[in-house]
Amino acid sequence: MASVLRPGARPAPDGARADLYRRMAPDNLAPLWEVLHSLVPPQPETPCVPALWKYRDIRPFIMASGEVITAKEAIRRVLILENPGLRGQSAITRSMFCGLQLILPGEIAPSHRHTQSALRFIVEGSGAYTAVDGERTTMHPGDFIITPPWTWHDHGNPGNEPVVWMDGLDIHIVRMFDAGFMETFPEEVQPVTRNEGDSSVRYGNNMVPMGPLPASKTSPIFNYPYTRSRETLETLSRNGDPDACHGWKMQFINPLSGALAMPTIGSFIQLLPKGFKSGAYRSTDATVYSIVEGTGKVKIGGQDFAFEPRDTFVVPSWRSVSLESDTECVLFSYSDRPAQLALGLWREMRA
Ligand code: GTQ
Ligand code: FE2
Repeated sequence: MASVLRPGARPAPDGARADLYRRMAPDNLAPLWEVLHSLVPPQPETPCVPALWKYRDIRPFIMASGEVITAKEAIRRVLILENPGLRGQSAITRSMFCGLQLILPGEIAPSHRHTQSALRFIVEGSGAYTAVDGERTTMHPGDFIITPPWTWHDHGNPGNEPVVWMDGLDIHIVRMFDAGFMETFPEEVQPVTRNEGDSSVRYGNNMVPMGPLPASKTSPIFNYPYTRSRETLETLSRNGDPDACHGWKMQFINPLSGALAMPTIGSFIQLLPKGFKSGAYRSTDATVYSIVEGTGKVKIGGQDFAFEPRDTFVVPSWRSVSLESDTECVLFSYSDRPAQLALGLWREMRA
């Protein structure tokens, strides 16, 4: 593959070598020694670059998308946040998809299911719902909602304001394995078979039914409401000191296994006190952040970005990240951490 050959990394092959490469090419052979340095780098090398999307700047385009196509026609009306180093690849990191989805009052996004896992993090507006396997949950800003693999899901907005959420999907992990399947539900809207809040009381109150329990690797809770996340962070901040790199940071878990909520996507929420300056931190899981509350700055591998609520930024693998808060801040984030942990790949380093 020519794309993994960094120009100038090695001198151009001489006559005898070049001649060999030309002669063996029709037999689909290539010399490892020309690409070994980039195939097996001393530390992570990635085309993914640090970037920040200011919600203030991109919101007009999200709203404009509502004027050129309906949610029904689009199937999912989403503007993809493409990493500037990965343009044309529908990717915010090498493994993760990120998009901002808009659903206007009265609209529906038709029911389907796929093997990709999805998370929704509500950015703006209330009153839309997402339905997963017969249960609807109403969205509020800051809610963290998951769609497990191969579960029927559709969205609707019976309310009276536009609702925008961030979609995080493991599309590029599934694509790497060529393990993607998708089906469309026979009707646009799946029937409601369980009351709202059912999975939350069944699995989210530190009790579980007598069984049999679901066998899925994904959490059976599908809405982790912001009211509870915020209250947890608030109480933690009154009860002890912040971590030097993370402030007060929590991981969303699957109560049946204690593992992260999804097998391929880790999701986190953290509180930074006003005037906090974090230590530098790096990890191999490139991470997408969505700002919920507060303003501050983030330094990503030497580049500075100012952030405010509803902005999105991305930290590539193994780039150091330092956070500085002007006011108290709440940040949601997601990455492929559980996939890397399961494969024995994950590393971190604190400065
Ligand atoms: O809401 O079901 O951004 O299937 C990409 C793929 C959203 C969704 C996306 C999807 C969805
Ligand atoms: Fe979907």
